[in-house]
Amino acid sequence: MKFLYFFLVLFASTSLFCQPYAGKSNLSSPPAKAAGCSPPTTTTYMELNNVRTMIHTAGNLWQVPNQNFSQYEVPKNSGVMALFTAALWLGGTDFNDQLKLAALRYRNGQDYWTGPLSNTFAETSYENCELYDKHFVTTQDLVREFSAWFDAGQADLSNGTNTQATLFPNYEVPDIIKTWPAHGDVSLGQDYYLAPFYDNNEDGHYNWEDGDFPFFDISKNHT
Ligand SMILES: [Ca+2]
Repeated sequence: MKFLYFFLVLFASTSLFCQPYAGKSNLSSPPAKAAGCSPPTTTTYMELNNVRTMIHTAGNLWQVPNQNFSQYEVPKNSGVMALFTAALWLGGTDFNDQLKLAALRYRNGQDYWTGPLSNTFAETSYENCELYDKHFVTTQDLVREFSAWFDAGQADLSNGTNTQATLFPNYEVPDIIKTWPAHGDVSLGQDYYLAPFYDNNEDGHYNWEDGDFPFFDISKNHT
């Protein structure tokens, strides 16, 4: 009798607390997300030290989209792929302690969109997602060269010398320094400060012509 009683309690408990199977039809119409943005599509190769690897703005890494091939080559030009696939997993709790998680597995589903959100309602738009569907790639070497070029020009202005043209013949400021996404569009509610930068003239605004550059602590004494 005790066994029967236990069974009935167990059955009642499972009936009360288990979520009924809702069928697959609900899975085909997930709640709308990301303001109608198209999934990010940009792919970029990163080449650092002796590694060449493929990254995607959609959040998955290494794997060639829709193929069972990877691009995480070590050493470069060897044809040896050290890793097959990976993806960004970011989680945290919101104001109500509800867990939020963005996680991809083999690019199943779509958890990541590109671009900043508005500060008040965390909104975005199709146009904003498209605008930021890219990787902003820079290197410390690139920034060091730009900083040295700029400082040479400033020294020339003070001293009446011509060292910039002598030391940096044919130098052109890289587009990534000119177009660094330091600031959001405040008219859309975005934060004014996005990607970190070194503010050479300390006016609070990113302008490469003032010697500002994507942030690297190249002199090891910037804050
Ligand atoms: Ca500045």
